[in-house]
Amino acid sequence: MAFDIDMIKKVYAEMPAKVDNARKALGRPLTLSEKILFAHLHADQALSNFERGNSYVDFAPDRVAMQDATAQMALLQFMQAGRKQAAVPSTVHCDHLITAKDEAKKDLEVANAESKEVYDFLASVSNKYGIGFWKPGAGIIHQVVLENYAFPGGMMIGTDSHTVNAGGLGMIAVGVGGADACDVMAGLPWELKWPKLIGVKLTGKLSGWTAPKDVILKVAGILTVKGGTGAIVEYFGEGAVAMSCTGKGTICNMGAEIGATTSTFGYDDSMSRYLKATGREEVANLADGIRAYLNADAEVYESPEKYFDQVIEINLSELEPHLNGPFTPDLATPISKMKEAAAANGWPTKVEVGLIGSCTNSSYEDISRAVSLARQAAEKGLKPKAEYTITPGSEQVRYTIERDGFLEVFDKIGATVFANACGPCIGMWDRVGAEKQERNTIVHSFNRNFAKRADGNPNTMAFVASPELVTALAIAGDLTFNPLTDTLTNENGEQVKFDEPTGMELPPRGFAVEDAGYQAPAEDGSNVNVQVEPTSKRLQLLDPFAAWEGTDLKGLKLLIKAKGKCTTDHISMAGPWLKFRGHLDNISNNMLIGAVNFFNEKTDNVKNQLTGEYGPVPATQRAYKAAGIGSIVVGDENYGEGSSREHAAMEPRHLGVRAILVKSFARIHETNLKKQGMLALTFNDKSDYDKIQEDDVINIEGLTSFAPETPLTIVLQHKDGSEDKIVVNHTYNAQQIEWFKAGGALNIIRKQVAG
Ligand code: MIC
Ligand code: SF4
Repeated sequence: MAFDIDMIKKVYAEMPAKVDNARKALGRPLTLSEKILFAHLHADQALSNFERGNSYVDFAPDRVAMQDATAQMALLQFMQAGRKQAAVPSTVHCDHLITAKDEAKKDLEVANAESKEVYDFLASVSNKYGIGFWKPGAGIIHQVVLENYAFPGGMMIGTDSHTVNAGGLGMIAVGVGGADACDVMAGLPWELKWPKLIGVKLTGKLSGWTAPKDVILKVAGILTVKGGTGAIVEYFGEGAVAMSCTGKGTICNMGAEIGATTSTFGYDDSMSRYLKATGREEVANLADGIRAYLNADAEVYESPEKYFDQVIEINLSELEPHLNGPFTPDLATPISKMKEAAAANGWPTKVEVGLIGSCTNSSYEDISRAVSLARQAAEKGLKPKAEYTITPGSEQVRYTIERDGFLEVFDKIGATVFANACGPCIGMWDRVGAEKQERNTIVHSFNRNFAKRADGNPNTMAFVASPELVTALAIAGDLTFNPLTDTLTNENGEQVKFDEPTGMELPPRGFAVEDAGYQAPAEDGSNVNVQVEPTSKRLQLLDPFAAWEGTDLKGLKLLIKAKGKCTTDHISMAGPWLKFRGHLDNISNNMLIGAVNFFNEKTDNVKNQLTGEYGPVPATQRAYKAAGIGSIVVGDENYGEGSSREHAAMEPRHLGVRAILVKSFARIHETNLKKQGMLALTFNDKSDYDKIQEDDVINIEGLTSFAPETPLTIVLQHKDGSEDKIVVNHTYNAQQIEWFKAGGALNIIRKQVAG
């Protein structure tokens, strides 16, 4: 049975007329992305030929999904909005707070005890406001969404950057901060800049060792971590149609790693098969009825260069398996070049651990292909040289692979099965010996590999690959092993070679599950009591931020000039800090502790301009706050890349940072800053970054006439008495300027709902 089928019926009933109108208004054929965007304009948004990369447009998403680590803040904000029920179907998924240590059952018990307070809070808020609740152990948000909620042509937002995974089922699914989710659940429109469009034409067909993962690893190599910023990536072509629905999900999932707003595929038979296999035949039938509207117009596929801003073509028949990393997901190396690359860069070639699973790659197909190699290993007398672990994406997948004997095969080669959760992917991995900080190599099928991400060790080099390649490399224990050409020595001293992996798109006997882990909310939740203990270390009710004082900002101190990559993992680390995601003051103690200080190349060590002494970033900022002095953070390119976590914007806001000035921003982070009433500014001339000195006192001028498309001025007063005046840009529209003035978007919503 499909959830929210009436909502889906309504979307499909209205879609054709909306798309036809848009096509008429624009006077040209439409891409799929445009069709879905136009079909979801908010009722108050006039239809027009929006300018890509420029027009701010209001949308009405069909649903909202939140994972536990971000839901806490999203729901703490939503509770202030004063509504009785969430305005659109919404769900909460408990997946980020389970530490992978021993094995699934034990680890889940520990998490249930450790995070009881947070789970109880999320369960009761969900119950109260009509939100579906998926218990710990039910699975990773994006897999559960794909299996239950995603539908072709739909639009959803989710408080997690990998919400984009649902593009595998033909959605426009976008990762956002909790404040955006809060707006939509409060019945307000959701604003997004009309995206640019990148078309990726897939010709040929995947075969042998090459997997959908390699498509996105290749695309990441081409576009880099910034190349998709502000764009939707639309995949099409015979190669797309021939691929499984979950494979498409993998590709869309990792679109987050190139900064894309989202990625999507046209509706086809693979999606229909997947919908049917996951109990949603009704949705498949409905989608069949409007198939043309769930694909781009034929002219678009014939001459894509006319309709997309950029077109990339990849021949799947020629595509090689890739390994991306270390430390960044866009450093792409084809497996045949790994020997050279590892030698040239001095990467340790011994693979210590191979990890498969995560929201990116934990479908039945993925696991069946990995298991085909595990089976061969057992038959050919090979024992994995590295540790090998599996995190299934959902209880439904886990139950089904157990029934089909896969877990037994993994067990035979000594694999560990962790709980259906994020686990090592988000640093919830109690890896033995990580604290020794030894240089070492791991391979995984996750999506991100930033420094310290999986095990907290800055010297762990993580390489991203398909689950089948990870499995082969874990068995070989060698990063430079190329399973297409190389042999391994088995227990009897013989040379053996892997056959190509084989797999099944969907379970031949169908999916099965005993308890999927879902709790429906109360029909009427008005009597449900939500408790937050005032003494809690993990949850803290929010106090509204103060409104803008109405003047230019004078006398700000430079808190840190961050050098190089500064992702949300650097700004607000996950792993051990996840436990404070519901407590703004406590989590603020991790603010920017991973960022590298330009002036001394150290992390978490900045000069306190009041004392002249060096100390941790959060403590230094707290000293400024106590003295009533504002500060500014300076950063490099693509600042805030990675996650949707709004803590990376709320922590500086809470501790009194007034502006973030960078060469460029990642999309979600920039919006999060605006929502929380911060100033998100960019250098007009990027080389002005060099003018920022350690002891600078800074003024921001032009705020009293703050207006869209009008730059502001920053005055840098250097220690030697000299001054530099620089021009800084911003992308605030009129509404967003109101957020700044009010001290945050929530201050406005609160008034609207109350009034
Ligand atoms: C991640 O993959 O980094 C996360 C953890 O899922 C985040 C969300 C978070 O920080 O809670 C994301 O990608 O948005
Ligand atoms: Fe969880 Fe990792 Fe997916 Fe983020 S990327 S949702 S941490 S599995």
